[in-house]
Amino acid sequence: MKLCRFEDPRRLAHIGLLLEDDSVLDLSAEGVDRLSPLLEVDELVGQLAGLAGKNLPSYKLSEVRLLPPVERQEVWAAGVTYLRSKKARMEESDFSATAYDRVYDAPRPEIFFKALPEKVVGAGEAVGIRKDSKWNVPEPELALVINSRGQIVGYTIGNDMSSRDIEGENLLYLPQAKIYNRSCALGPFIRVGVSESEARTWTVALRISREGVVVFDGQTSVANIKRPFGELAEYLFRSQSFPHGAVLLTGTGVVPANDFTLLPKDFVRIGISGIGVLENQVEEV
Ligand code: DO4
Ligand code: MG
Repeated sequence: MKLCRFEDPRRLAHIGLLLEDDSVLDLSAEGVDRLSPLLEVDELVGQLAGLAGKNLPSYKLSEVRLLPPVERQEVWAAGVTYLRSKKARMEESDFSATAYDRVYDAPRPEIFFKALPEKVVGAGEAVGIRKDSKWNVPEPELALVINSRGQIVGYTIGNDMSSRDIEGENLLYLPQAKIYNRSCALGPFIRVGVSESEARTWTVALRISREGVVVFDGQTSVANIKRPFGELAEYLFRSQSFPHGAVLLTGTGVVPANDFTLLPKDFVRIGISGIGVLENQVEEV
């Protein structure tokens, strides 16, 4: 089952349930007007199945504007969870290579703050590349949607936009390489009712187009993520509470060649087989 946030003609946010016929059922008629309390419900799938059977107002998916699937959740990200990511980081920086090598095998994962919800962009909005960076890439990542009790209740698609030259210059510049305007995209749906073993059968695909021509096309399997999802969530929630829940990106396993950089107006298309497609155009910020 897939949940979304969408905007009505008066620009008010609603919670929607995507149905088989690509219509979006408006759950607000049943008093469901926010995602976070819904994600706390123990029998979420049963509750949504009950709502799906009701005669609620619905819209065609093609006619609604989807919003990023976050309200007050902080967005965090795990790093160096795929061998491909470790290799890419070690190539980009002699200076930091040992740190990346060590963290891949260390008991404690790399987890960093990525975005406040109001800074997240949704499907169809522009993602940013920094004006002061010459080497920028998207990072297509499976994102865990976690409730306030630390339970992984769903999955969405994330783009951890990154400036590789700033990150490679010095590890201490990581927040500047990762956090800036429009540096995080999420959406369009939250897939719920799926076990980790099912999510591990999914594929993460990245396609970048420039003036109508595909300039990068690559993919990986979620199965290549080294750490169990529960371990990543458990570290995030250690000594830290998230009363509204949190979103945790799980790291990238698709990295374009080292001579590739994004340019303004490129289109970034991330597909995760069990969720859908997140597409954004690139803009300099
Ligand atoms: O420390 C570097 C960031 C790693 C990352 O974002 C990833 O592996 O996806
Ligand atoms: Mg990343």
